[in-house]
Amino acid sequence: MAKQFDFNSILQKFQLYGNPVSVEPYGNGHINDTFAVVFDQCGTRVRYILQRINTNIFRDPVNLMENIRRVTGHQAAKAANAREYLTLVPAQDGKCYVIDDAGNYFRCYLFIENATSFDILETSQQAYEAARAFGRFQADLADITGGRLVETIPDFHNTPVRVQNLENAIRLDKCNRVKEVAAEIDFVLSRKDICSKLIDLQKSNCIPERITHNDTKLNNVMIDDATGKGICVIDLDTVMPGLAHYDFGDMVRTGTSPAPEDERDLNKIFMRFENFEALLRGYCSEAGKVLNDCELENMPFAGALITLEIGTRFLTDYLEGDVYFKTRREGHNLDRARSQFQLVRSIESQYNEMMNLLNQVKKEIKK
Ligand code: ADP
Ligand code: GN1
Ligand code: MG
Repeated sequence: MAKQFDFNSILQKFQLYGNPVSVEPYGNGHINDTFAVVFDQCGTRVRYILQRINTNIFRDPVNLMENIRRVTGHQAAKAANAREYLTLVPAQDGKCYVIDDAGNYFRCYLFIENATSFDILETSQQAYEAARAFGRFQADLADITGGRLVETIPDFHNTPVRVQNLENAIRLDKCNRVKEVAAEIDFVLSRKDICSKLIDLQKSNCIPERITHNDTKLNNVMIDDATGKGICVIDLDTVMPGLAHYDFGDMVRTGTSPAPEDERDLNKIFMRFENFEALLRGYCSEAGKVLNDCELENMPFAGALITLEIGTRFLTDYLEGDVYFKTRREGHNLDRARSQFQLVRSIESQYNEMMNLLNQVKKEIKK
């Protein structure tokens, strides 16, 4: 059993039946601590996902969990079956989280069995299915009631603010690393003028605020092992008001390159056009009808912008001493930043083809 927390006492505070058999670290997330928990329930082994919320990053876990409770409740009312949304296990006191003696916040979900979350997509069909699931997620949440969801991380996708954060990190140069990364800094700063494009379009009312997931990394959707369908969107911490582009952009970032996010060999990193096409078609098959023309036309741009933005965040974290994203090796955040920038180059070089495809897809949606 993993040791860093008093799991027996934490698990007792949830409405879980039977006896815990094992607790093991699980998944490849960069933010929370995730564990797979096995319970023995009268001879049957049943798995759950237990997560410690990273409260250095999510400063208001109570309102964050209230967002998740509302979102999953809304999804449940629309879903065909219980594998299509996350199910929170209630705590003994009726809340949807537990606080341990050290003040850590934990939540527990039913484990979605017989489904896989992929760090790298193997086929463009998977890209289509994953994007379709994220598109459906956005469409399903469009009519959630009960007021605006809480912004769990303010300015999460405010790209100009992310660039300002980089500039502050450069000024402070806390770890004396700026001298190593002149080319990467230049890469970002030379694109500064495009960073406010989406926010400006929102300010001028060309694109509307929607409820978005905001972390649509492709490993945040579970693909059914038997049918290959994208069944359930997970990792709901950042579900909050946003732009449709934030979701589509992050799908392009994570669903088009054949190499992992932290690949060091830059020759292996590029946007596979067939995956871009699959993402666009999959996403539009569910969300396309509600998007306006201006939103649709900026989807190719969103891929480049969000990839640049996340690369900027990796670079900033490298300069600040790797304090935000979990790292597993020296220079990990810098490797990630470099790979993102390489992908931006590849996306930018395919802009015309993406726009041609978009015009075709736009016509198909309108039919
Ligand atoms: P992080 O915010 O750290 O990325 P996630 O919520 O994405 O954490 O969880 C990490 C990994 O755990 C996911 O990529 C997925 O593989 C797995 N996971 C999360 N929730 C479930 C679930 N309910 N059922 C099965 N696997 C899950
Ligand atoms: C983090 O939680 P995870 O690993 O799905 C991050 C995303 C980044 C991503 C980069 C709350 O996502 O914004 O795009 O890493 N989540 C948060 O891989 O910062
Ligand atoms: Mg995740």
